Parts: sequence; structure tokens; C-alpha cells
Amino acid sequence: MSTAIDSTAKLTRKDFESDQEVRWCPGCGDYSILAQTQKVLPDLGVPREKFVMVSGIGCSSRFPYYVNTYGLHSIHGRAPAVASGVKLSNPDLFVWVITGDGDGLSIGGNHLVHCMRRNVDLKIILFNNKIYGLTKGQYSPTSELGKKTKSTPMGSIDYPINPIHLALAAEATFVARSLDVDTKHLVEILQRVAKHKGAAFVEVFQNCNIFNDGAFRNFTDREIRDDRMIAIQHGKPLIFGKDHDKGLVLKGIKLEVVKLGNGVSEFDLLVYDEEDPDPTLAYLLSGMSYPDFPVPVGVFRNIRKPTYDEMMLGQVEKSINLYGKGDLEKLFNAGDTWVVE
Ligand SMILES: Cc1ncc(C[n+]2csc(CCOP(=O)(O)OP(=O)(O)O)c2C)c(N)n1
Ligand code: SF4
Repeated sequence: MSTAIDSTAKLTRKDFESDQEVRWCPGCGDYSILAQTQKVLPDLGVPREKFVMVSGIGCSSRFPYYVNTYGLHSIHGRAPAVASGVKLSNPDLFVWVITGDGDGLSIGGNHLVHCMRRNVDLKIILFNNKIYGLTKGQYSPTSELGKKTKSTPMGSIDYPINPIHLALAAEATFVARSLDVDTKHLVEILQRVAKHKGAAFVEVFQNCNIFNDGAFRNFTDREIRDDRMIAIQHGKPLIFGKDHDKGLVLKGIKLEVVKLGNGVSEFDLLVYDEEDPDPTLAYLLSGMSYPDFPVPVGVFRNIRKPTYDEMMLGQVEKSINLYGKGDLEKLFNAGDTWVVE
């Protein structure tokens, strides 16, 4: 069955708002991610009943209650597994995985890795607030070394994981990053996530104003953002800065920030190719962090390869052509043992 987006339905943002009382703290970054998703969904031309939002456990995982589509608030860390099952048994559905840094990278890390490497056609939104919000402020796998929390009173001694590194290593076919406070950017990225065929992973920097307020502020605040972040754009030079006066070049196998002028021009900068099958540059870029480098947002990788669901359906079809439509009841009652051919 095809999952091509049809353009017949005419829906509005209101159609995707549920009647549930939103139970996030006032000021939480989750509101922005919800609002931008509700903005993107109606324009996809997909009937509402074709969407399924699957989450694990955490504040972020309350998301499916608030989107007026089908949804499953599943078990801790298992959203990728549940969502894979939903997608494989109903390939015409558009299945989204909603997870947090704790849910997706700690207890659910294994599940997340495998749905990405299998290229299951899922849209995976990882809300990264670098903390466990729902359980009131314990450190998470993305918390920085030395982070003092209720569960790490002397400072965390865990090295943090970089979610983009993980997604690239797991060979997700679409890998991106955005942020709650840049709504325009977030909308653009969510639109692209929604339209990607295959495992599409996006990390969204999300402020938990109660337990980890300002975790990203030193580079996301509006006044400094242009100088401390870089927006990766396909086919464009890697340029940044309020005055578009800085850029990235490769020196050997390392990235370097250069200032434009004095003989250095835009033409000397690296031009980004998100469709490069070799993820080396994507990996290098995603390793950049402030203050040594600008923090990258945008699409790191966007490639197309057969999805798990396409390949599975292909095998089912092949098997039917070879052996005819199966009869499970008959098979079960055929005897104590049976041969799989
Ligand atoms: C099996 C299991 N282990 C632990 C918990 C406790 N628990 C609930 S949510 C959560 C972490 C949530 O953090 P995150 O995914 O970052 O989501 P946030 O609340 O920050 O959005 C934990 C550890 C649980 N509910 N079930
Ligand atoms: S605890 Fe943090 S993540 Fe959870 S709703 Fe409140 S602000 Fe948001």
C-alpha cells in the first residue's frame, strides 16, 4: 500500500486541537512544539484519521492527548516499538513517535536505535530539555557533565550523549535539529519531517522552565542567536553571524571557523549537501557546540532508501505470489509442528 500524501482533505489547525486540558507548566517549551505541529498537520493533505501519535512516558509524552488524531500513550521508552507495530500492520497510516531525552535515550535507547537503523517509516520527535521533567528534575542522558540535580547532588559523572550523533550512527535517513523558540524554523523542519519517507528523526531543544530553565539560553536567545548558531541549508555555504561574516571550512579532517574578508570569501566556505550518502560531514557538524563553534540546526541528512515497511510488504506479496494467500487457522490446526519455507 502506498503512503503517498494525497491533497484532497482540507483541514485547519483547529481540527488538530483536542478538548483535553493541557497539563504542562505555563511557559514550557512543549507548547511551542505542539502548536507548530498543529500548524503543519493540516497542510499535508492527509485525513486526520490517518495520523497516529505514539509516545512513551514523560511530560513530552502527554502530547498525543492534545492532538486530535489517533494516539497511544504507551510505556516508558517503548514508543518506537509500538509505533513500528502500528506502521507495519497499517502501512497507510502516518505514524509519529513523540519522546523525551530521558524516555527515548535512556530506557528506550535500544528501541530508538533499532527503528532508525531499520528505516521504519516513522516521524520521530525527540524533545530534548536535558532533564527528566515529569519525575521532577533528575539528570538525563543529555545532561552535561557536572550537572547538579536531585539525583546528582555532587554533579553528574555521566558523559552526555549527542542525539544527532546517535541518529546518524543508527543510519536514520532523515536527521534534523530545531528549537522551540524559533517557531519559523521549527515549522519548516516539521514540514520536512512529515514529508520524509523513512525514519525521520528530529531533536528539538525544548526549555523546561521548571527544572532546567535556560539550558539552551546561552546560544538560543534572540539577541545572540545569529552569532552562536548556524542554520544548515542544503546547497548553501555554511555561513553565520549577524552580519553574515563568519563561516565554516575544513582544515584536514577538522572544521574551522573563519571570518570573511581579508581574502576569505563565501566561495571558500563548505557547501552543505544533506543528500550526501556519506554521513562524515554531518557527523562533524553535529559535534559542534558553543563556545568553540556555532550550534548547528537544520537538516543534517536526507537520503532515500527502501523502508522496512516497503520491504516487508514486498516479501508478503512475493510470498503470496509463490504460495497463494495463507490460511493461519489451517496452519495452526495442521499438526503439532510445521515447516516454514
Ligand atoms: C519503567 C519506568 N522507569 C522509570 C519511570 C519514571 N519516569 C517517568 S518519566 C521519566 C523520564 C522523563 O524524562 P524525559 O523523557 O526527558 O521527559 P520530560 O518529562 O522531560 O518531557 C522517568 C524516569 C517510569 N515511569 N517507568
Ligand atoms: S516539568 Fe518541565 S518539561 Fe514538564 S511540563 Fe513542566 S516545564 Fe515542561
